[in-house]
Amino acid sequence: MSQPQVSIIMGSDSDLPTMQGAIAVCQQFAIPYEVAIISAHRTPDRMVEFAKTAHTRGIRVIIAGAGGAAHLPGMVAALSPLPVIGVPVTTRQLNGVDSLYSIVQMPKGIPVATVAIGNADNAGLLAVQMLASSNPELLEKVIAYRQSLADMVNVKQAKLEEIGSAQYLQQML
Ligand code: RP5
Repeated sequence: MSQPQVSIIMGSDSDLPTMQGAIAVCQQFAIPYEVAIISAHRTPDRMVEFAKTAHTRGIRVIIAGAGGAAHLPGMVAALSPLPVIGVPVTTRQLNGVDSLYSIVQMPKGIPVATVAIGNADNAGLLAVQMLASSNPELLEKVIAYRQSLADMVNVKQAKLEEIGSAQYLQQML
């Protein structure tokens, strides 16, 4: 793969199934990416090194997933001039509300763009849109993707009108 533009990092390998959503989006839009396990708590020195140097390696957006105390996105944002998108990972004890609150409550000056709990797909899409804002070809792909979403809903609506809600529901079950 060519020089990565998006760095997808996570606090633990247990976050990987969630973060796969962001990986899939990068693949879908043919964005070069890298994936790494970097823990704010267990590998703090490596986190500092990563965050301080990511922009010098050609990375343009960082997607950081973490669960629980979830300090990784905020600390990386504090150390890097790049935009950071935080993905709150679902936790067993508090269902990821802990992760969400931890990631979203950044102080003024150090933003982290936070997506919904477990929604790494949206983090991937936001990263693509950030890159697309200065890349007309990629912007066309984003527009086409949005059209495909609308087409999908319109097909469903046409079917609903045709067969009615009762039969539609039956087919769904
Ligand atoms: C966080 O702790 C990680 O991001 C992960 O979501 C959570 C649990 O990590 P493991 O105990 O599964 O390694 O740092």
